[in-house]
Amino acid sequence: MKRSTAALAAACATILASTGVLLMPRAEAAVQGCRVDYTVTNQWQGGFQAGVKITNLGDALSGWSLRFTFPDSGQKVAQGWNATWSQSGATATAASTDWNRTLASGASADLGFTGTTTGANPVPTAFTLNGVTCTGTTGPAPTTTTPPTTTTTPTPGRTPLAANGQLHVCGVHLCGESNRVVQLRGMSTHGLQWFDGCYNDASLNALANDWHADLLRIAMYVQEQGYETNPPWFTNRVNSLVDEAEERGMYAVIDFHTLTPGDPNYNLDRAKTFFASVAARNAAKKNVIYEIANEPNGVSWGAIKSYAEQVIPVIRAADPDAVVIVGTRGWSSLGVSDGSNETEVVNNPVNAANIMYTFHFYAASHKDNYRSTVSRAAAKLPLFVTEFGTVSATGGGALDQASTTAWLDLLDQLKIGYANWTYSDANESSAALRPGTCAGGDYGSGALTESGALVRSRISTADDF
Ligand code: IDC
Repeated sequence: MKRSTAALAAACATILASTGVLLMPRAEAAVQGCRVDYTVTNQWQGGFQAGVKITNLGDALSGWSLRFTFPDSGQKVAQGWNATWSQSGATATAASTDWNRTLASGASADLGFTGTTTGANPVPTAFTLNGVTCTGTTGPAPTTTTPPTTTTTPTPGRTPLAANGQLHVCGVHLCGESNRVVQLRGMSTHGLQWFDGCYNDASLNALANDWHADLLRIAMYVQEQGYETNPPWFTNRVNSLVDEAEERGMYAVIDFHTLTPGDPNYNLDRAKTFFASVAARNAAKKNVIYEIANEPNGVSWGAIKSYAEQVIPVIRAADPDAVVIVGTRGWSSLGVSDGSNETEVVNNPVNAANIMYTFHFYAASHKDNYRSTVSRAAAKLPLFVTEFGTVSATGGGALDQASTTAWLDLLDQLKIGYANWTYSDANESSAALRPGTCAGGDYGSGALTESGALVRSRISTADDF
């Protein structure tokens, strides 16, 4: 919002009047400016805690009032500290208290509050200090999560699994055992029937230690020479990769990679058999997430929901506390690729707790209209991008760096977890490793394709858990 000079002058006059300081004519106008660092330090179902650091970039103040606007009308300040807090509509105000009224030039004040929320909990906007817009805001990523003071500080070097333990769905996010929001970033295998040789000690060490991946998605195709041809072999291989991920402190997404035919009900019996087995075998582990249908296509949301409501109880019977991810219509596009959108899920959700919904994208094929769907849907549905490509939906074609960056920035902002297709040396541009890498055994930076280098640069940055 742009404020008029008159409004600024009025705001200054109000402050000066309220603090009893005489407004003297000056040769130069007072320097004004501020910066606000807003950090969500903890979140849980229906609530959150935020820290607000105000830095005065102008002349000294002897009384101040910070205002900001919650973009989601469901957000409310419940209890604040280090200021007198109030809220009117979506606008919250924090006024200085007696002991922190004076804010010298360059000085900071640390405030905070716990709030309630009914939805996505986006970061507020339009921060003003004494009516002056805080353009010095560094723009912390929305819902940036730093270690809350109320729980143990994560030890640097701890693995994602050690830091977060058993995951659960909290509101629209994934949370660790201490209820801190967790965004998992990692890689998907290619089809195990073709690229099993790419998943060995050296490649998985590189993924955990060099890529700093939080998760390995284990893509077990059901058709195309996959699970249906040899259930015991595929089941064992999935289990062994769960163990390999666990040993390295990574989460494992067990992906029942249905693709053709697109109706998951075609594989309903196989899914029940497979998930009963892997859920029983891995029930005591904390690193397993179940993805029950990769990309439903040519099928209604009602049919997918019916499938989910038959498979989820099988998993829960054996492994009650694990998160389950449900595929969506139109190749897990939340229906967009079929001309629909997220409302079909919002209005008719799967009848189960502790679940998330799948969204997939290929950056060169799926752009703004898919991104706006995800931004909208993320306020209402827990989403997990269990698969995305930097290229076109064929798995080939040119890498689209701009679209990939826009997508990953959005997912980071929304704290949505993701896995990239693929950690393999397939001869296609979506693969992260150059052809021949897996036979050679060197998984260092020289092995990376253009896509691999880009994705690794995003995944390997420090986690904020
Ligand atoms: C593609 C592989 C390709 C393989 C094909 C087989 O990249 O090597 O021949 O599957 O069906 C998806 C699917 C995923 C696709 C990928 C790229 O989940 O199985 O992998 N993709 O086409 N959805 C959108 C794109």
